[in-house]
Amino acid sequence: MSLRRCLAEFAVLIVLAALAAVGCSPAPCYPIPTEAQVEWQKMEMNMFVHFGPNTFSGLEWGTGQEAEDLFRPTALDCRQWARTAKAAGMKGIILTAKHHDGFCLWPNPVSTHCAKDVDVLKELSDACREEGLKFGVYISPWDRNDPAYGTAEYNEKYAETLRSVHNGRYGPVFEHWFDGACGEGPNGKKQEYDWPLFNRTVSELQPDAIQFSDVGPGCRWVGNERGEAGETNWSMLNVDGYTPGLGAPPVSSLSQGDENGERWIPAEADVSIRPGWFWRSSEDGRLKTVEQLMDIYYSSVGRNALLLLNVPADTTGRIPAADSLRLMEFRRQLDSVFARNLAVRVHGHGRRLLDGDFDSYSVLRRPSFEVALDGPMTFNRILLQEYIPLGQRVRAFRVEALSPDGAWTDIATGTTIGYKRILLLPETTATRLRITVTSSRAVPILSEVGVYIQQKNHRRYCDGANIYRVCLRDRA
Ligand code: FUL
Repeated sequence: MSLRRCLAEFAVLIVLAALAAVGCSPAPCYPIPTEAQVEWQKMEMNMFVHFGPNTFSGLEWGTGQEAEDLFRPTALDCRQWARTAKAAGMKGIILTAKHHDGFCLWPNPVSTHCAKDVDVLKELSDACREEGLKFGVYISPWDRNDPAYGTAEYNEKYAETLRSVHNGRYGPVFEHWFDGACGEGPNGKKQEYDWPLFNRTVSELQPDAIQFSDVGPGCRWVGNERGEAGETNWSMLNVDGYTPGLGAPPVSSLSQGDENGERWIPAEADVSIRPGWFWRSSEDGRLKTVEQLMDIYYSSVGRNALLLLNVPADTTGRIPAADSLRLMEFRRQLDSVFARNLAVRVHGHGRRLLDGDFDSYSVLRRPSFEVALDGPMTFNRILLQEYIPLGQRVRAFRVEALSPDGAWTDIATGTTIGYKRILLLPETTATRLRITVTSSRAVPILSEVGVYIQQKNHRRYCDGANIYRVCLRDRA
């Protein structure tokens, strides 16, 4: 054999060995997400901002009869929203550009019911760009102001409204929120929405925008406003025969997805930090606690959903200090739980499941693998991630722990994993875990494994007299 041929064969062997080591690009398990859907899922947590005439009237749903000059923020500061969201670890902001009252926070060429002297979308999209955040919009199809509502003309006007936001004037829009609510307009009529026209209009102008509704196509409502996904949560959904709003899929499908769903339509869990969606002074003392926000995080991000947390701006046009500080406390708590992965080795899988890199994955050729902890360790959280670009596969798994005295015990079972699954367990001390995928749609492919402890009495960073000093320093 010539030296050249020998070298060539050696090179082929090396390539094959490398492919085997990375799992040899297993075939996708359909349906699979688009690249934009994967990028969206990786955002994990975004901020929703409800802002408009309701901020000034105290109503949750404006009547549509509000005078335009009711909306008069005294010190609008979208940069403060963006800095707050960023410091809280959010990756994007979605603004209610038009709520059901029909009032537009930008100069909409097909409406006169708009903010005067200010283009809030311009302010916010610029601020997001400066802070490295993505910018998204909620534009309610239900419109209690537009006299054309309830006629075919309204669908055209709404499509034109979409064009005026998605035409690039505000840069890329990462998510468009289609609220399915469909009440009566000013003339008492309801509208038959032309969803194909609306979806097409957005996708032609912003092909990467994730379109939210009860049936996607980009992501789906989770079926409640508590920020809570099903413990079993598939990112697939059957949408044939369903529409947003009254014709939505059953709540069980929205919260759990459909294992055999034909489309990839992952769940987004929306919830407000306050009892209402809009700011009102009477709710200033009723913010969700850090513990409640942690529970929400575990039941959304920790159950394969994206968390959209509403933090409304007040009449000044700023996020109130108390809400912002609560977000900082929440961030501190998250960081303290996930700062240290107690797992140090995953047998048979190199570093790929521990390298913090979602895109380096490992194919589970055998259903079980063992995870060594950094000595005997006490933990109460286990985090698993599937490599979703190749599909969501795991139906069920089991976790055993090896106690310091050498006994294996079952400590947990779970169903789906998806992009991220966080198991909440009682405090357990072990030196090693064994994780077994007991059922899957195709060979399982994992990205990450983590073992963590959430301390019972975590330090309250933003308590009492220190609240402003400590948190404002943290935000800087
Ligand atoms: C709902 C709306 O009716 C609420 O006012 C709020 O905007 C929520 C996020 O969506 O459908």
